[in-house]
Amino acid sequence: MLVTLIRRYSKPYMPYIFAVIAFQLASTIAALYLPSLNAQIIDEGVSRGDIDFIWRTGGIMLVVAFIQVGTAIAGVYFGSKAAMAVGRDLRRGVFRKVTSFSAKDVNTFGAPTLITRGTNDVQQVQMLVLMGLNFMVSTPIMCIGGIIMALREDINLSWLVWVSVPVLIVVVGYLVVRLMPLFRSMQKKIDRINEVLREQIIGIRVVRAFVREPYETERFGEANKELTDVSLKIGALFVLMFPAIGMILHLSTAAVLWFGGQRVDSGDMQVGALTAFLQYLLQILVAVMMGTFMAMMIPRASVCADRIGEVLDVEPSIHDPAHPETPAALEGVVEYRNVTFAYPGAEAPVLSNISFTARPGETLAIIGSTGAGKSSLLSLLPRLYDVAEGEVLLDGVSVSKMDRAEITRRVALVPQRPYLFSGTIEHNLRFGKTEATEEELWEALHVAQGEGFVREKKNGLASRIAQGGTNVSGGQRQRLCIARALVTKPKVYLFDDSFSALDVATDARLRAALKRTTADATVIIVAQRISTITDADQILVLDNGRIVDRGTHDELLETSPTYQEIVESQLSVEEVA
Ligand code: DCP
Ligand code: MG
Repeated sequence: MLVTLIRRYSKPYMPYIFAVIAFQLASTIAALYLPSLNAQIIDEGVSRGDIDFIWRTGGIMLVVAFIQVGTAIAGVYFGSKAAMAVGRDLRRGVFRKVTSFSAKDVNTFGAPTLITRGTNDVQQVQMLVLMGLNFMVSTPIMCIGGIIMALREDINLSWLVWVSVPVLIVVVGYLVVRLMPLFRSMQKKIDRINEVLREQIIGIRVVRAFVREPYETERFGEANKELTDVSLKIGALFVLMFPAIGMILHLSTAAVLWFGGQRVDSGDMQVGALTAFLQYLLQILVAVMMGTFMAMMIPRASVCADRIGEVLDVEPSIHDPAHPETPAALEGVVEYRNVTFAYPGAEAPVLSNISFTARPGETLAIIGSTGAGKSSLLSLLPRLYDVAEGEVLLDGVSVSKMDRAEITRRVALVPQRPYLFSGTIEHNLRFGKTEATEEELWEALHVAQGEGFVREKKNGLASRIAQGGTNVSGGQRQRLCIARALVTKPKVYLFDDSFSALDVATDARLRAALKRTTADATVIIVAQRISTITDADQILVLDNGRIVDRGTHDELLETSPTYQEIVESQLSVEEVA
């Protein structure tokens, strides 16, 4: 997966990558050339006292050094550009995919892991690409080139290379193998911390209300301790890593000086060659070290790539048809025909054999006990879920055959749990219709009985809304959500218990105002309060996913025992109140 993913996403940046390879090649060759120039200066210039030669070779060395630095910078520049671009595209890929998900697809993953996959996991892959581009080319050249150059300086000392490099590989390799599982487990512990923290922040009011702080603190403490333990183990190994590497480097240096010194003493080797040999050996060892570090990143990035791939490979369970049909009319006639629906993985259907028609200018109300399936019923029209059997028709065409954009043009849903996005009030109201004029926004607010409190705010429409709309009251949030639906001027309004947080007087005023604005539209209201729906043209009484009775308020009062029960229960509550 890692290879496929990187190959696919780095394709557009091939020119950058070729540039990186070219620059790194140049920079590595220059780096390999420097020690041998240095040797020449010492052996031919200094030992013979040839000042001229020293100046000339020194000049060449300076030029080569500049080339080395310049190309190295250019290589890193293009490497970073390519790696960041790959990361950006991957993130965008994950984001686009997730936005195409249906509610069901999101549920199979869960929101937190989708967030991690789109951010942290992408970052790991991006990091590997960056490291890869920076070291992939230079490391092997440095190793092989270094060995060749070192041997050219003195073949008799070559055994030092054959000893120190394997020793370094064994030591670093051992530590890396020990570290790897720890890194993997650390990733999981971080996930766990995120999970606990996220839950506590979102549920902070509940935690407070039930005085669960000690328990929650303990829960967090546990997760935190686990992370600390793993981190400590990793730290302990790292503490070993650097001294071990340092020791190998220094021992190698000492060995080169010791054995090389003897050869210089006996006149078999020149001082410059010895210096060069030493530098080459160090270059080789550093390259080997870098290579091992990179190898360490691969398993982690590959786990991340798999996780990203899982998201990218999902075929969204609800997608637009290949050849969408567009209804001839733009009226807003809604018809459910023998609809049966079950949530994925559930045994029993939540809706069975639902049939009804709602026409423009009419109000259809749905009432029923909690869990009866009212919200589920509404969610089928904008295709948040697909039906199992039967059909949902909009203006005579099955919604499964329509483009979802075409559906949203006709249908606006005010969900049961009103949700606002972080940003301004204005930005939220324009959510369904970005080109709406300010006048339209105020009009929608006026109808939704939200004009008053928005006008009272110092910044009016430009007032900030916190993430999730937590800085406005429940009732205000509901009214803003209603206004947001009104702005789009749809043909069909779906209100899912949208008046529950309003006091009776506001509820009545809102419905009176709504009646005027939605006179030509189809309105489907899910309500708990009988008073909200007494004047509906048709009322469906839903029980356990089935329509048990239907009719107007007066008819149902006569014929429906379930409806009578609901009415009575509410009357008695109101009398008591
Ligand atoms: N359900 C489910 N998975 C979901 C949503 C609901 O399994 N993602 C189940 C729980 C209920 C049944 O479906 O048993 C009906 O849920 P609804 O949300 O449709 O119920 P209501 O909207 O009628 O209930 P309420 O009045 O509480 O909003
Ligand atoms: Mg509901």
